[in-house]
Parts: sequence; C-alpha cells; structure tokens
Amino acid sequence: MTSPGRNFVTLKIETDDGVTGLGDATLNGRELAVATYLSEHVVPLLTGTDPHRIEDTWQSLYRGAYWRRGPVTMAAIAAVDVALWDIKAKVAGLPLYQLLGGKSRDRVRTYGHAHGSDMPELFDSINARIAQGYPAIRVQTGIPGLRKVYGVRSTLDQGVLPVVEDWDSAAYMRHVPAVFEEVRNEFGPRLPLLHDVHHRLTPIQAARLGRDLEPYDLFWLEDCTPAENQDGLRLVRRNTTTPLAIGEVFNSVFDYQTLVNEQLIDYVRSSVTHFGGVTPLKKLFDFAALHQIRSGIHGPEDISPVGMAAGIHLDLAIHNFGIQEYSGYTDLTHEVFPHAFTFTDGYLHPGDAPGIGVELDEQLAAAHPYAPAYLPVNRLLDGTVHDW
Ligand code: EZ4
Ligand code: CO
Repeated sequence: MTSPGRNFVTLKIETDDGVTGLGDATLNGRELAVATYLSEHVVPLLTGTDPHRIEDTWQSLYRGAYWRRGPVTMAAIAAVDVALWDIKAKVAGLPLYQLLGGKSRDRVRTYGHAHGSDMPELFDSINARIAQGYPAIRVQTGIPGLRKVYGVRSTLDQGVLPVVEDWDSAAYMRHVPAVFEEVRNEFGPRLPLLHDVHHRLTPIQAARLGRDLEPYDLFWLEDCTPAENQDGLRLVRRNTTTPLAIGEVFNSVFDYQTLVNEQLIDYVRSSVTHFGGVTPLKKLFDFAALHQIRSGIHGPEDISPVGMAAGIHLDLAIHNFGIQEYSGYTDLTHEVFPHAFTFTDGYLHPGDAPGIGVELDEQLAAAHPYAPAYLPVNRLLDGTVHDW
C-alpha cells in the first residue's frame, strides 16, 4: 500500500524465473480489506502455481472461494489477473494489447473533468481542459443552496472520518439543464459533453432529467439512478434518447445482464480493477458489442496507474471502444509508478513496453505510507442519508 496523494493497493507476483507482474487492487475507502484478502486468503493459494494459467487461476479464485462477487473479492481477483497478464506479455516480449488481438485504433480518446461552483468558474475549468487537449469533457456544477460541487472530491481530502455533504434533487434537476444551455451557447455544438448524476435520482426523476437535457446533445448521462435495480432503467430508457452510461461500481457481468440484454444503456463503465481483471472485462465488452453497446472505462485517480494501464491496452484492442475517462495523477504518483503509457493532446496510448508497461518504485512507495481516507457521505437537507 502506498499513498502518493491518495491510497493505492498493488500486488506484485514474481515467478521462479524472476519475471514480475503488477496488479491494482485499490478500492477507495476500503483499501485494507482488499490488502488483507490478498495477503491472507489469495497469496497462499498462488504460491507454486503455474503463472501462465490465467483463466484457470481466475476461475479457481472466483468459484473456489464459494462466496461470489462483491467489490473486495473482485478487486483482489483483478490484481492477480492483471499481474498474470503482465507476466505472460513480458514473457512473450509483447505489449499486452498484442495478446488481446492487436490494436483496433491508433490512440485512445479520453474525457477530462471540469467543474465549477458557478458559471464563470465552470467556464474557466472547461477552458483549462480544452487547453490540455481533452477531446471531450465531463461537466459538473454547483447547485444554488448546496455547499459543494457534488461528486467531486479533492485529492488531499484525507481524514479519519468521512466529510458530510448536502443534497437536494429538486434543486439539482431545476438547475442542471440551464447550466448545459449556457455551456452549449458558450462552447458550441461540437464539443462532446458528459455529465455524472452519481446515483442520486429515482428512475422517474432520471427520465425527466434525460429528457430535459436532450437539446444539449450529451455524449452520455452517467449513473442516473442506482442501477442495482436494473429494471428501473426501463423507465428511464423509454422516456429519453439521451445516451446512458452505467457500471463504475459494478463488479460482475451479472450486474449488467438486463441492462445489456435489453439494450437499456449505451456505455458500460467498469474498470479492470473493480471488475475482476482483464479476463472478465474483455468478456463484458464482447457481450456488450452484441447489443451495440460500447466501452467507457472508469478512470478516476483512485484507480492506480497499474489498473489504468491495463484498461488502456483493452481500449486500444477492442472494437467497441467508446471513450476512456482520464483525470491524471499527482507528479508523485507518476514517480511511484513509472509507466510506458502516454497522454498526449487528450489521447492515451499504452506504449510498447512488454507487459502492461508499469513498474513500481518500492522505495518511494514505502516513503508514502497508507493514510486512512474516506469518500464523503451525503445527506438530504433534513438529514436523511442519500446516495453519494
Ligand atoms: O466518484 O471513483 O466517474 N467517476 C466517478 C469517480 C468516483 C470515484 C469514487 O471512488 O464517479 O470520480
Ligand atoms: Co462516475
């Protein structure tokens, strides 16, 4: 575990030939649970096994535990899976994307984050992202009467207890369409715009918001409602043509079954790190492709450069790539995880180093130890706990 700005959990597997592979097991706010799951329950099972049997290892960790799915289990399995793909690709002398079928495109389109408590601050933030070359931008905004721009957390917001934020869905729904109207008026029709609702609306509210945002031609509306109720998305889908993206908190293909089979969404948001690795995420993307659904891998700064790199290899290789979220990292994080992937003019490339192309500076990592940090907790204005 290391905290060069925020906490990351990294697994290193070494073969008896001396080849090493890295995997990301970071679960924001619950890091110690995954680290313990790995050290106490997974590492002893791996010692002495064949590192080339990736599918078999995945199945034995998933089925063999008896207790299936769940973010802790799947982040732990993901770390093993990615480390084994890293090893296999290094032994082959190829960048991982070559083992996934080779490149389907030359570079990987990303979107960046813009947010502001008011319009001038938001416009400055969008302009800063455009100046960095981002070809698409997620727009989040302050809501009059609420204290903070929601769904946005500062990198250094570490503390022993979660910060409490406030929320009012009605005020949000009144305000957001007007913000997008002003953003379109200022930046024109061509800039792809995204927006993250962060699971805060009911299906009927989400349907209404999607409809109200149609004139502003969003690239996607994300996590419009808590989607463990997959059936609820039927109501949203029937009532709006705004494209929908869901899945950053999902950890299994079964979380998507209705959403994909009935084509209720347009983008699947899972990351390598929280979905059990490259092996199951490739299967999800192939399943999604049957229904004209594309990828939109979750790429916040709480996925380590190891998990990010594994995702970029997939982005380059799969046919039904949509977009990759990328918010960058602190300078120190780049130093702790020296990497072959590049970010140039808003586009990522995994690089051509053998494996996934990320190393770990263990000395520097150790100099920045784990520090407890939590995501905020959200409450309605009367004090009721709400989704964050
Ligand atoms: O709040 O990853 O789309 N991106 C997001 C993220 C999440 C964090 C939670 O750990 O919603 O920024
Ligand atoms: Co999100």
